[in-house]
Amino acid sequence: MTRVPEEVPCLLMRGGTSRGAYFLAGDLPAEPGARDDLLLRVMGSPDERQIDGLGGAHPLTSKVAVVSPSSDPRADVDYLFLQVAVDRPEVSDRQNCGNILAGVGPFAVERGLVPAGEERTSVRIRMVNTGDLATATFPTPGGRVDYTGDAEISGVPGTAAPVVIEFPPGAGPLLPTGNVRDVIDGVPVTCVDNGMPTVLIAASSLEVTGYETPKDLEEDLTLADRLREIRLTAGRLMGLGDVSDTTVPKLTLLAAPRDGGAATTRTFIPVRCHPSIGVLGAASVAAGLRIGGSVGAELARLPVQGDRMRIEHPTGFLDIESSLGTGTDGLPSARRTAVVRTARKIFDGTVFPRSAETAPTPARPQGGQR
Ligand code: NQM
Repeated sequence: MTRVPEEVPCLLMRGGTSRGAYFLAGDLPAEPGARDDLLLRVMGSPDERQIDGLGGAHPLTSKVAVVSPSSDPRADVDYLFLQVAVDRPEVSDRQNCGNILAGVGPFAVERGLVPAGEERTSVRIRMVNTGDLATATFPTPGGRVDYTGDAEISGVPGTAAPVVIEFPPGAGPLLPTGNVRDVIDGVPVTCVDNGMPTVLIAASSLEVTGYETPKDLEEDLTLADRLREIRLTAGRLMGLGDVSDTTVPKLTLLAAPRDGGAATTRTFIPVRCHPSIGVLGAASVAAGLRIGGSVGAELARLPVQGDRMRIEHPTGFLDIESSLGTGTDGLPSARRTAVVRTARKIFDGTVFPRSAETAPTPARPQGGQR
């Protein structure tokens, strides 16, 4: 029988523009059902305020990283990302998270999984959700993680130490439907996956400008209905099956840039509208904008030279480097993606999950569609 701990060592971290609870895999039950049930009780779900747990009442602050030594010779650690739904008893491993990824390297050093270098440390990470790899490099002067620095990312007040993340090309196709463009319910879309399955849509084709606030867009129920229908069809076309209960694909509305970037974005993850944009979400948008003939290519202002592209979002911008090549099938494929994020250790201690007897409904695996 699976032993379920009554208290668990936990490190609470901000990773990029998200916040999550980071665990060593060995501190959690190995059996996914027992693990997910425990995580719901840790985060305080289901409850829209998550008042009895660590969650922050929003999908971006209801995240978990499970980290362990890797058996893959290409990686130092394995990182499993889990999205804990806020108001439903669901934990999903169907998506990855590049923001929470920013804290994985520092966490691996904090927990002694990877020895710190004298100046900086590079941690090779296998992202278990997708099987893709990433390398995170961050300062460790004197052999300790230094979270302070002068890197600034939109959506986070102040500055912190840079965490430079490099992504080699992922294993899956960049264009999962095999097409540069598809038309769903009369709306042209580009379905792209450069680490995060994403449906690109010109905001104008849904009768919005793409410059609205996330709140205004979330309150537009007609828009919500259309996005839901497009997403269900796109999920099937992208080979993801029935996505009615999953958090992928995401949907990004695109409009012409207003602040010197390549394009303006409003991203639905998939129900709430992101206050900024996810890292891998931005990687997919950046790749999509570079594909000739894509939805977005016609409104994008691409940099004249170099790989770096500025993706505008509701609270600023995200700079990302991305370059494409051509795959064996003749279609565009990702060559390289890199981004700078920051992360911060907020709290290191022991978390006491709500007791199983008094918690609401037990975990339903997969899903968390908000
Ligand atoms: O796309 C939110 C976030 C994310 C995902 C989401 C992310 C990424 O901002 O890599 O980071 O899309 O659910 O944390």
